[in-house]
Amino acid sequence: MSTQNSAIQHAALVTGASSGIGEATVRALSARGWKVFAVARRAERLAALAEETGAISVPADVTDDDQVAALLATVEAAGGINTLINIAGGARGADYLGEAKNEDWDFMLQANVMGTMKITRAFLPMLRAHGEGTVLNLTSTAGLVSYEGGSGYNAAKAAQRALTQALRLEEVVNNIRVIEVLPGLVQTEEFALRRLGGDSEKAAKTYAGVAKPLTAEDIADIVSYAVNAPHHVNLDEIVVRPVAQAAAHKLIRDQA
Ligand code: 8X3
Repeated sequence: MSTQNSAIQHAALVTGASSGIGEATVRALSARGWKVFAVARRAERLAALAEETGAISVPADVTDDDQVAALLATVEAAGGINTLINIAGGARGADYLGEAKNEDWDFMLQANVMGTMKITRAFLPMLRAHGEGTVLNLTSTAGLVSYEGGSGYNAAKAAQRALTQALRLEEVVNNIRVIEVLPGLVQTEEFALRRLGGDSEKAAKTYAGVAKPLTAEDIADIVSYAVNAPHHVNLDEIVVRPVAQAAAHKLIRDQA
């Protein structure tokens, strides 16, 4: 097995880095001394994060082939990575399937599934060449159990989970570790807002009365733990929910 780039020990590319779990992950890894390439479409937010953390900001849309190719070239020129963390994604719309909107489904399948595939495909040769590569995909408990109004997101996350499992089988011969983190209810600045078309009142209701939803920092800590574990340790599936969410359909809310 080639160890051509084995001098890189702690260098990660994090997608979805402009907010929420991606942004928190950039902070968590930077604080632990990692070299981090922070990737998202929104250049201004990335620049502020880079300024704060020392991460390298690389604005790009992970669903765009040309931008992914340019991103790969930039990262190669800057020394490469051994860890790819796919966090870009998200939900759009909460319609029942009978009212599903093509544009919502297109967004979710592109962002969660095609984006993960395209960026992983592009970076696999670099991870293989390193000799001890890691891919971490952030999916969701929404990929495990479907719920009313979730069909598009459920389908996208189940598909992203399926490709993660195939990738683990395919790349084990290249000593690439594939980790899947599946969060339940996480309260972030934008997730519910985007899902609910920017309606902040509806978005707030997602978390209303839940004593302690998970935070982006909770998930970033887990991501950081998983990628900092020795490379032979594969936390291959990590399901994480707030205590108040005993299952997808068992979420305890205060009545007050
Ligand atoms: C988001 C989790 O509970 O909205 O990935 O399906 S949930």
